[in-house]
Amino acid sequence: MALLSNKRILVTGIANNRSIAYGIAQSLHREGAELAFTYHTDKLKLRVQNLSKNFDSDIVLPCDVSEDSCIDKLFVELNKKWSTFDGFVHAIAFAPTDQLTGDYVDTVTREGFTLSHTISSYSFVGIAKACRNMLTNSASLVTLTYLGAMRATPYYNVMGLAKASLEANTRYMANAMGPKGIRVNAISCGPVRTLASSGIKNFKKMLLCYQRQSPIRRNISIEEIGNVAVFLFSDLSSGITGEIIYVDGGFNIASNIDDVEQSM
Ligand code: NAD
Ligand code: 0WE
Repeated sequence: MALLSNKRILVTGIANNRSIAYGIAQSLHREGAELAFTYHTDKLKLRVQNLSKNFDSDIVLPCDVSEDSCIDKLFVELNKKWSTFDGFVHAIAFAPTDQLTGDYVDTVTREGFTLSHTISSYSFVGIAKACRNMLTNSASLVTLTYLGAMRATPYYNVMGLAKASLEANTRYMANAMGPKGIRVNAISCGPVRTLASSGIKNFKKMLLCYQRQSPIRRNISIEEIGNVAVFLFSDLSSGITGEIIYVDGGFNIASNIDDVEQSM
């Protein structure tokens, strides 16, 4: 039995077929969910339209989360196809490139701070706020976060603060929407090679570090993230809300003793 039959889920954050949102869409589709998609810029329109065909969907709408008017318009348009739906995937993050390098204190700027927080954290509740009246009373909302929210991570810099805000946002949204039956959770995943990580200094080393140090001794895939998303959208997780679920092969729970031995 498919886990998500009769569920309608909106997927944001697809840039290409390596996007985490794409992996999630594959899993949701496999489990019978009906999907709709958003794209960020006109440049991505055709690509997302083409990818959406893999999921038998013809609902592809623009949404730049930096504009409230754009978020509002998204739901005016979606309402023409779906009067209610069962949740959305938030897979959106942005910090100006110059913020993701160098020493945190030297690099951070007020503008970089503001932009990264508004795009990467506010947008999660911004979207929820705009579609609240369209969500069914067992809806589920899922966002994507990273361990840099908890640990000061070289070069992740202000994005770490934005993810910490996103994780707190997840708890506050869960608490506010819980009484209506809506659940809100985050998946904290290990590094994945995507458009958002391609330009990042030392990203290859980071993948290698997770491969060597995580309990499962390999990197995780977008399919594995997608499968956890299926669980969070399904009624199997009906008792879980406000939670940060790690899909990182256990990296966050391990302290690497081998490194200590090597350095002795
Ligand atoms: P990606 O580049 O494929 O996706 C990021 C998406 O954000 C893109 O589709 C982009 O169009 C969208 N976006 C950026 N600014 C936007 C705006 N103003 N309005 C609307 N959309 C906007 O990369 P990804 O790695 O799949 O990232 C998805 C999520 O996963 C992000 O939240 C990221 O922080 C998180 N994440 C990624 C990794 C990783 O290693 N790749 C690890 C943990 C968490
Ligand atoms: O959340 C992310 C990356 C998000 C991201 C990526 C970019 C690159 C292009 C946000 N903004 C931008 N802005 C751009 O101009 N990840 C979890 C992946 C990631 O990014 C890192 C990492 C990891 C892991 C940056 C430094 C160190 C580690």
